[in-house]
Amino acid sequence: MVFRKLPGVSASGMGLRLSQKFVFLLFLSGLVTLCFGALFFLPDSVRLKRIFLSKTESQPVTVGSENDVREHLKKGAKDPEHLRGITSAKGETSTKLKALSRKPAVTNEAKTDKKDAGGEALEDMTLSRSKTESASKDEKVTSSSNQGANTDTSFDYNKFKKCLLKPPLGIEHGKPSDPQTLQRREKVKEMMKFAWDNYKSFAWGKNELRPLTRNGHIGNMFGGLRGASIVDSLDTLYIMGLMDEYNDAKEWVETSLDLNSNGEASLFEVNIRYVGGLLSAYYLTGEEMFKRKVMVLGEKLLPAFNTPTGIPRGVINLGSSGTSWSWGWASAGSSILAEFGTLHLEFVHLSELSNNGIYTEKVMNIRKLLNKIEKPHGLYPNFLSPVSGNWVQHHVSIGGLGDSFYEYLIKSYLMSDKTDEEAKKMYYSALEAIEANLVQKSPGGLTYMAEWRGGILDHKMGHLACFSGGMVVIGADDGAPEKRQHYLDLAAEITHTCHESYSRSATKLGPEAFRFDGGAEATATRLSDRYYILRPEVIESYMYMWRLTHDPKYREWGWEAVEALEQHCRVEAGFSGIRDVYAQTVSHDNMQQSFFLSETLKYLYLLFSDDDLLPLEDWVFNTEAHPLPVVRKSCLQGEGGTHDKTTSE
Ligand code: DMJ
Repeated sequence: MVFRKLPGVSASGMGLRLSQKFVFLLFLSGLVTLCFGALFFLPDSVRLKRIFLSKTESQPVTVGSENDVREHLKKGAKDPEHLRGITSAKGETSTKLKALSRKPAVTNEAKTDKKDAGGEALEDMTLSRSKTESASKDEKVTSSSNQGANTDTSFDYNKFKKCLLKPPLGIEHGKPSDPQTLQRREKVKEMMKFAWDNYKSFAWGKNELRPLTRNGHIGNMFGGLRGASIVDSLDTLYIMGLMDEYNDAKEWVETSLDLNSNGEASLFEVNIRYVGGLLSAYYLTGEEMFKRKVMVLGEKLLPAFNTPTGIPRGVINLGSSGTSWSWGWASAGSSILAEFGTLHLEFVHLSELSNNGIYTEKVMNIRKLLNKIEKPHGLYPNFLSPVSGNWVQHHVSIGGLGDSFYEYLIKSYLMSDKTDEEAKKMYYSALEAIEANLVQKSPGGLTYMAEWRGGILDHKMGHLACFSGGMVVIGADDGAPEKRQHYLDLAAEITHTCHESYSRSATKLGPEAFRFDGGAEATATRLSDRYYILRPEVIESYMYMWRLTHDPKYREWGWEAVEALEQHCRVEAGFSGIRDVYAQTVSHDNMQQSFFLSETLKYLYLLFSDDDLLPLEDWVFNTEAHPLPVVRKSCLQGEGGTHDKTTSE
């Protein structure tokens, strides 16, 4: 538009008539609104957007649908491995995650990629330079945190130890009396040492080992945090008595675990691996350094809860902005049940150690919402909006996306010394709904847990869902007395089905997902479901079934798994996942997952140990197999002290 000076119109009015001025102002305000609106459509990485829309609440929800998730998956873009059931070889997960999540700002991860592409030496230099600075920087955060979440860290460790019913490592570190079991346990310990030594040689300080290429993998799940395999291994090394290795791990955490990361991390993964790993290392060893570290990290997770409902989003910036996002692939900007539902155990312990209720408050708020909201057929769908607090769609699964939410209900009850009646009630009603709607029997007589899509059953069970044998058996005793035997039977049947998924393959390892339709019985029918990435869930159920029934078949099944792992997954420089469990000649995925050290090998070791190694009366395992102690409030607050002193420690 061209403006001309008109006769009779003042200069101050820029020579415009009143009506023209009005049109111009209208145009201008339209333009401003348009520009501001456009900010919402910019990727999160654009700085302008961060300046104008820096608060979590102002992040728009991502629009998508369940089909979007499926489309991503079809294209091979898989969601993070922990989203049990719909993942690829986890080795690839981290890089794929980047494509799936909303694009993060330029962070440590961007730098990481450069390092992976040949900048290893640079990273090593950076790491060693930051070594000495790391601890003191953390201290700074701790002292500032005294004004925030963590007010009092005077937790009485000795008193806590006295409140345990039994010594954590048993009379003789759980050494089994029968020679064959002992030999098997030694084999598992050797596997751990082999996996650890190779990680140490080729990937020290990185998140995971790539055993074929003999280098480290960083990925982008942990927001710039490093050493996932180290933090995940601390307690396994300790309970196995691998003390030199444990001491190396401890020293690395003390000097090199830099928590001043500014990257985008999965709240769930950081919580179950880092928070869980540090908490259990602290409770087992009493090393104050672990407590200091975990307190700093815990506080960094709090901003994720700044949403209209208090339901956290899946991705959080660990830097000072504390901005959070929903996963780009999650339906309509929703949060995932298995993610926000798998914080309770760790957060309760953060409150215990800091003497600050904020962590418990956050997870109790999630609990409150879930308890109140209407549930279709009593089931909990996998996607919930953190803005409206409503379900986004009706996909229910005991495997990927839902799994550890159910696990944490019963474990919250057990960890509360059986005082958390609300968790108990929610668990048994959820189980009832699962039994009524998801549990199926195949024509061949195998019991399985199908998935539910708005009332329609998908006759598929993920490897991830195989943890449920263990879950049902640990809850068998506390349900209605007339149901006890039923729960024991259900747990045994599910574990049997999962074992079948292993024994029906050429490698005797189980696929990522198996089906019960089109004539299939516990076998994968799709090429994309045939991989095995060193996952623990089936072995986890063997361990719990053994502890609670002492049926020797579970130890035999565990040993079959050891032999299969040795034959097909052990390579020259570590352990690797495989791409097809049905192939006679395996192809390796070049990834030694940190959960292999944290979970798979730990559960195997416990399976071949006596029950007094981490007794279930005192310890509850988080979903990454990090043992957390039962909280005995009355003992801790009173005189305390039930621990029999004639023990190994
Ligand atoms: C682990 O990180 C945890 O068990 C999580 O709950 C699910 N996925 C992996 C192992 O498969």
